[in-house]
Amino acid sequence: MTSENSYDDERIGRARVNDSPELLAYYEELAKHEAGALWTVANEIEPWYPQPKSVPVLWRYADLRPLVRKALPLVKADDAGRRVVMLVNPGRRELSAAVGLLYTGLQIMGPGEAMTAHRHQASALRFVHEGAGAWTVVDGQKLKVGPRDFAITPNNTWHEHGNEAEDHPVIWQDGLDIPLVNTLDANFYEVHPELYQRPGPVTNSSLLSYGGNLLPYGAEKWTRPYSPLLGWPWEPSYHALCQLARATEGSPYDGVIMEYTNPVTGGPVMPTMAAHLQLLRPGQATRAHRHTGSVVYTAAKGRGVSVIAGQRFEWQQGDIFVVPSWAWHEHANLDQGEDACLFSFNDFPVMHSLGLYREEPYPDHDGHQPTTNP
Ligand code: GTQ
Repeated sequence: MTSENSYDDERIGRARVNDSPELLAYYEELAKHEAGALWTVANEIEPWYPQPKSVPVLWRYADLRPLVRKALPLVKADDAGRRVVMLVNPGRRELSAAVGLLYTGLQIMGPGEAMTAHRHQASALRFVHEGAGAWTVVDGQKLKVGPRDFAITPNNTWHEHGNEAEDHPVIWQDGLDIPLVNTLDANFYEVHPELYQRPGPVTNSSLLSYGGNLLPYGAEKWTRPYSPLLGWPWEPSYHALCQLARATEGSPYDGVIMEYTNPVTGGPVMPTMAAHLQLLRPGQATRAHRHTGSVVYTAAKGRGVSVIAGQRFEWQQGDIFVVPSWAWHEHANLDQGEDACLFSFNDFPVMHSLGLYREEPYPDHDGHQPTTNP
């Protein structure tokens, strides 16, 4: 792919010990004591650059939708807990991750259904794919969400959700940091003692308080590590992007991009996951870059193509695709008349807070990667 392929482990300074009968016997002896020789794994556990097991994948909504709908009569919500078809990266099956340490899945709720309340140390977010009528209750606050709205269920908040439509299901996408929290051996799970929460009297109260881009009286008392604003409806979010597109060029790598933020801190919506919405102008093709951190993208509007680690993936509204850490990627809007939008969530807050974030531009070919598939 790049010059890094010229690195090899034959160099001075890298482990290069050949096996001998004495060494093999020594390794066996160490293994009996739950010990090992570092030089047998040194090059693997200290790679030159990130070597994700995750591969780029695109899931077409047109393929998934009938499968998700099939689950509706097959399993009761009460029995399943959450009726979700998860998207599993072929390199991450043991962790149920879509990419890196991020989980995503499509959840379907039938007309009038309600899922019981629980809480866990993992954080969750939702992006609605189809159907009006969905609601969620987060720590006693009821929030209504419609198509392409974004909402959060931060770690340790009680949450339950359902669909109050009478005649159609709702399908929304869940994004969670379950693989991260499990990898850190820090997950906890509790079922609500009353099974369902008693929502407070004001629906959408976080939106009413914080949705106007002004800080309400008392906001300085908010000290939890996540956003007090729990929902971001599609229309004002898309409008904000269109306004920004009038004011600026945007990023060479992402087009016109904005982050959903915690209004009190200006930082990411949750301590482990951030979310963005980006707009590609008609015909726009961005330059390639790469960074540490994994990203799950959902096409929110229009159609386009993304090149990820040299592979082309065409997408249209509803499709979901992933970019593993340190993979080169670039996006293009395939329509000459309409803009295209991508919603995405990522683990950048983890990278930033641990001092692990790195980013670099693609050096050659006018900023574009050569592709291996047509
Ligand atoms: O709604 O809390 O897709 O706990 C997976 C695990 C959703 C949820 C998922 C969960 C949830």
